[in-house]
Amino acid sequence: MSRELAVRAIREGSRFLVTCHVRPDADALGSALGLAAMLRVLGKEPVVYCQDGVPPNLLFLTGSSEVVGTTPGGRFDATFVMDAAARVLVPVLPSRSESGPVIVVDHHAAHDDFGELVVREIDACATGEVVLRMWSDLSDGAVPADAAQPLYAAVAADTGGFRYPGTTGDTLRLGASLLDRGVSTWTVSSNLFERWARERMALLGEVLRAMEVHHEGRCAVVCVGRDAFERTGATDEMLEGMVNYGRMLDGVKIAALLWVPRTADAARPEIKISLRSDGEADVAAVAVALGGGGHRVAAGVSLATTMPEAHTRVLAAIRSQLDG
Ligand SMILES: [Mn+2]
Repeated sequence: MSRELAVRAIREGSRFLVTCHVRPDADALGSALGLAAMLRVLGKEPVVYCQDGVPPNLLFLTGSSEVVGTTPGGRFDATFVMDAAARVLVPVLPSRSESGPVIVVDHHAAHDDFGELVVREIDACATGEVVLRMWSDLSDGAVPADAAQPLYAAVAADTGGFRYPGTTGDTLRLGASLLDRGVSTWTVSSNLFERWARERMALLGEVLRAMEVHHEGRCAVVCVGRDAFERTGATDEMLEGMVNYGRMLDGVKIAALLWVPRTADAARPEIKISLRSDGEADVAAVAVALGGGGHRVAAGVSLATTMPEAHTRVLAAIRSQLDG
């Protein structure tokens, strides 16, 4: 089993590079920092590397100040890439002779299985949970104190604050065991869910004003043009999660958020579409019908077209899913 092989690589090695997918979220970087803290307690020498440095919203994670933003030199016994489901998300790595074997640790169902060893456990709610399983394999001791906070953040982020349908009794017990190690749940959850930049709050205002309701109240759609980003000063990343506001509207089965990415222009029109369901409707089917993909409750697609055309096609695809 691949986790055993990864654990053996840790036991037998001494110097490790630990990184995660580019534009990291709390699960990606939290898993990397948690693993690094564990390696340190085991007497190993980890280097945590995050291409382009730590995003400002994740600076609260314990250990983030030790993260290096460029590939460090020297030989490593192995390189861990956390939470990366696709090769395109992997940061620039040292040459194979320096990186050692590349070990991917992940929990995504869809994976292109790059890396020499893939520890992919899709029953885990977060990559952070896979890291905790690795610790149980490595040690009978309590989770290291410095690992507890980033791993709690990893699990809290990927379960939406212990709310998503995948949250089980085991998830809560896992969270409880980390709180017992001294983690402040408020520090983590306020940083993860409530510390919004002014520009992001202004963008949310635009999103709420632009919300349309279709299909007898079962579908909420928001279209965001570049003008909304220009008015508010917000970045594309700040739209993250705003599709959920459509889903919050009572009676809505499917919410869609359509936006023009900053990379689009007149010569290369592009509309990105995020889809969310109430838990019953299947938005993966909607995305697939449009040429995209995803999960039943969260999916997406990108269309090389204009906003009016994308709007029409998305509404039609949602209609056939709701009425099908
Ligand atoms: Mn994850």
